[in-house]
Amino acid sequence: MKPVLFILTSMLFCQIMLAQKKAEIVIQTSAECSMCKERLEKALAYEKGVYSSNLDLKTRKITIIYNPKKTNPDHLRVVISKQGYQADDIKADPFAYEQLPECCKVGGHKNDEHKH
Ligand SMILES: [Cu+2]
Repeated sequence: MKPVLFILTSMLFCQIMLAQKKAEIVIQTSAECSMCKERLEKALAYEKGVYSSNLDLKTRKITIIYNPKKTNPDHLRVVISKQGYQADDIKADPFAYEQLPECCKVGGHKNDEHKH
């Protein structure tokens, strides 16, 4: 009986895995340093439906693996914006941006200075 039960449980588990579809999105952010990376990845880790995220500081792009049934790219951009960072077309939340340490602001020092 036991091996049968094991197979059945495995099959059920596989189906659960398949039902949890994974999607990937790359969002352009305005992250400046490793503190930004930590801040953003941490914020996303708490988000519902997010499996993992990885910010590449060279390109400032964040790759997020998420469950499309539980969250969506628009919402994820808002999450990034609320941390004080730009997310594609969405501007950084001004209040959150003001709370960032100077080094994390666009340009590193002056908030009105843009690197691009
Ligand atoms: Cu930073």
